[in-house]
Amino acid sequence: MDKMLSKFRGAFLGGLVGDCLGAPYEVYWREVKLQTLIKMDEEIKAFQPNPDKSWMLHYTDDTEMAHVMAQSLISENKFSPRKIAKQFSKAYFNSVSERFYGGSVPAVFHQLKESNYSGDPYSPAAAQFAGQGSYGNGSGMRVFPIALFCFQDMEKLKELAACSARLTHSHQDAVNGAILQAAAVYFALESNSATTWQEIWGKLKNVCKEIEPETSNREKPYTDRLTRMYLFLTSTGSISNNEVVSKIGVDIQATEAISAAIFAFLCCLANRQPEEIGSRDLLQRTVFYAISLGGDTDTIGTMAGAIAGAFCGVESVPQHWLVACEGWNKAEELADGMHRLFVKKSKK
Ligand code: AR6
Ligand code: MG
Repeated sequence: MDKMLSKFRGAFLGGLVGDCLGAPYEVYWREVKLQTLIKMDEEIKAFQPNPDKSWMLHYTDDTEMAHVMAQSLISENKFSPRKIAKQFSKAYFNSVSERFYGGSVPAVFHQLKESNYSGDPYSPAAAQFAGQGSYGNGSGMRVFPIALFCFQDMEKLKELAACSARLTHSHQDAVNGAILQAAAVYFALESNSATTWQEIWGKLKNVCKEIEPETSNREKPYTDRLTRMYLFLTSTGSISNNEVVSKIGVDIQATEAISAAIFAFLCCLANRQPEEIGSRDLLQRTVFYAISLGGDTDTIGTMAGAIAGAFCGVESVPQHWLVACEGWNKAEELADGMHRLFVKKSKK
């Protein structure tokens, strides 16, 4: 298979499996023991896909919104904020009984609907939290299609990742988190198997210098967390989940969950994951490790899975995981659609 097609599929399917495998533990809010994940893996292996599509594992709002965004990018061949906002809302109203969305985003969708999708698509989100905007991780969980769409154009990636965030999450930390997560997927796409964690970390650090400039008086939550990641990964001895939770965080704030996802990938790329995760492939290690940290497991799982999938390619996504997950064939179709756009652009 073409290398880039494999990476595009890897991003979509890695994101999907991270979401679906992480979702059962979202309510736990504490560390997920590796034994629990291994047991789930065995149950998934025993699952027989059936024609009535009663999937074993269901995706959440994370995948739903990523797919809506990808579908719109494919149909329009551009980022159309009004259309994406409308499709986000429609997807929410169609699936509200099945999928749990964040606490504040439904109000955005209601306002968009009440305006008959005719007003400024950014204004309902900008008005949230007394004009502060949401700092939730929802801006990062669905952003990977932007990285694929903007591959080989980092400036455009930064612009569109920010715009895509602001449709629901206008707080600066959520916007910056979307840029950083999209950049991580981009750097994974351009990597090869010899790329080191230090190289990707260095590129992310440069992005942080732009989104959190040294001259700014604002706090620098992503820069600080990247520094802590570096300290973890250059330290000797094991890295405990407790320390990661306390120094990086796994909660719903974009600063925590997005940093945790990036760390899960870098830590596994460095082969510094907890010993009991063993010697599985990089993508499997990353998904297991990301979920095992606890907190917002589906969202950290999906973001880490999308980065690892873009790095490793689709061959690394275990087939038995895939066929147990709702919507894997749609994810693959969307990946192919985005890859066709990429090929078309590359020929120009
Ligand atoms: N001030 C105070 N609290 C805030 C603020 C703020 N500026 N911003 C967010 N919160 P939301 P998400 C709190 O609703 O990011 C789903 O399961 C507030 O309590 O924007 O889209 C997804 O899959 C708000 O309800 O959601 C993710 O896993 C909460 O943060 C997760 O939920 C979440 O922000 C977050 O999704
Ligand atoms: Mg979630």
